[in-house]
Amino acid sequence: MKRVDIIGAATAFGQPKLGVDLGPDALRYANLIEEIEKMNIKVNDKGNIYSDFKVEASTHSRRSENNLKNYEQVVDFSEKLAAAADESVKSGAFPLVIGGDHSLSIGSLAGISPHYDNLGVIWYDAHGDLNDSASSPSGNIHGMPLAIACGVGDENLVNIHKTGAKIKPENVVLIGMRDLDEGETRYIKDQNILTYTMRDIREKGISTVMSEALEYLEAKTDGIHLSLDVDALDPEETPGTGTPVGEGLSLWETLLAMNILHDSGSITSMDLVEVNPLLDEGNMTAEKAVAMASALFGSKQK
Ligand code: 4U7
Ligand code: MN
Ligand code: MN
Ligand code: MN
Repeated sequence: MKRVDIIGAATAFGQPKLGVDLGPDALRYANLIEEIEKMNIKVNDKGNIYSDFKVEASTHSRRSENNLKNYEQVVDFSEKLAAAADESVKSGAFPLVIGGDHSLSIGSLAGISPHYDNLGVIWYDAHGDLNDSASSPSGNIHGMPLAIACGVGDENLVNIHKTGAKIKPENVVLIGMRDLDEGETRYIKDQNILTYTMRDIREKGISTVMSEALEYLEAKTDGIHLSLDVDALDPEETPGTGTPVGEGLSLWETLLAMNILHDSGSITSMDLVEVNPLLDEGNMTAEKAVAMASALFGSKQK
């Protein structure tokens, strides 16, 4: 690996809780840059991207008529982030986009995918993030980015940075699933998306799951984007996140997963999302997230 660009996506507009926009700095305080540099990788911290809109505590979690909360803010932020991610890939770097809520993946995938004919995506999360405004029970856009990247949902969000779908559902693998809404389950079934639930992970073990996912994607893609939501892990491991779900992955399973992805040499970009220091115990969620990112860049477990 030649060079990693850290792109701070300081946004909280995709979900109702305050503080996830502070995630990028919490990750820096947990020594993200230094830990990756230890792997003899040149790290370029590009700083944070902020919305032009201010967070208003009184309206931040308000329902909107179109069931897309903070819609204008998310559209604006996604365009900005897409431009930065695009620039990073163009320069030959590996973009590591740190969040920030998961709506940031609308922008990161929009900026990154045009550089590939067939970008693969590993979505490591408790959730599918495959809702649209009609299926979403919450109206929170952080539950929609993967659908939007697949070309499903609001037109302006689908057309961020470049017109149309950014990825194909057959190039997506879902890992860690345990909280899927009805519309998401239907979409996964209709599109036949390769999905590993927590039960699948318990039955097969995380290393088999990761090898299968890689084998599936490597055969048909020319790059693989990893989107890692810290709520994939059990809330006992990563309490500092807005939508925790019990019975999740452990830290050691995730470090092993990252080691396997590292060894494949196939991962070409990454999002590290949903760290909210205001919900954390100390800064432990950011610290574990840094361990996961370091493992992706080659730091080994004992
Ligand atoms: B995250 C949810 F209803 N599916 O759409 C929704 F359960 O980026 C949760 O994975 C979405 O954290 C969680 O609001 C989004 C809900
Ligand atoms: Mn999630
Ligand atoms: Mn998510
Ligand atoms: Mn979450």
